[in-house]
Amino acid sequence: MHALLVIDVQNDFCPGGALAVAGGDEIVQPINALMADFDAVILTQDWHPAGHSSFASSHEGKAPFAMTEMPYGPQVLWPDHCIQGSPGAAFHTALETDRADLILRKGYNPAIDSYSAFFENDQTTPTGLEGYLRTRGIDRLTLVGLATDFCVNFSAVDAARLGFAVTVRQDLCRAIDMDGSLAAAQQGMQAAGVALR
Ligand code: VGL
Ligand code: ZN
Repeated sequence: MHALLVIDVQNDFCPGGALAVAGGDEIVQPINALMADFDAVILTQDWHPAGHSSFASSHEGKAPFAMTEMPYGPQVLWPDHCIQGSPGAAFHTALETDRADLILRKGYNPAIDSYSAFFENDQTTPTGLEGYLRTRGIDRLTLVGLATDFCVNFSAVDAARLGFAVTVRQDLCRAIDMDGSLAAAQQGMQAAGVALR
């Protein structure tokens, strides 16, 4: 069983959004067109409470895109984004959400960010997605969405480590690419055994 995992195609990651990824909206229609080729379609949704610890605004004197130390390790501080129930947290209006079997929300824990669809950024707290996939007999994953170097990257590496056969369609992803993060992500995904297409 082969699932399409669509990562964070939300307004705040598209042009005009709070954490806009260049060209983020260009991938929406081709992702819709791809959905019919899979046994299952799963969408993830970045879903933060107001005042989330990953927001620069929650750390006095810190600007967006600066680094900080969290109890679980280094963390990029982001502009406020994908606040639960806000228009920015909604999926891009053209994304065919009706095709999804599962919508998985992540990043709801105020103290821990969650780039990956499998584990929060402490790399131990599970989201439950692994169990969902295994109990449905899904062993192959193709990942698309936003952003290549953060949530797609962390999700793909975790999935490969968990033993899923993972492909990332880079043509259907767009990157934030800060300080060489895209090249580092590509190297990390390749090292983890992710097929980059
Ligand atoms: C993401 C930064 C913060 C992503 C989410 O979806 O890649 N990046 N939250
Ligand atoms: Zn986020």
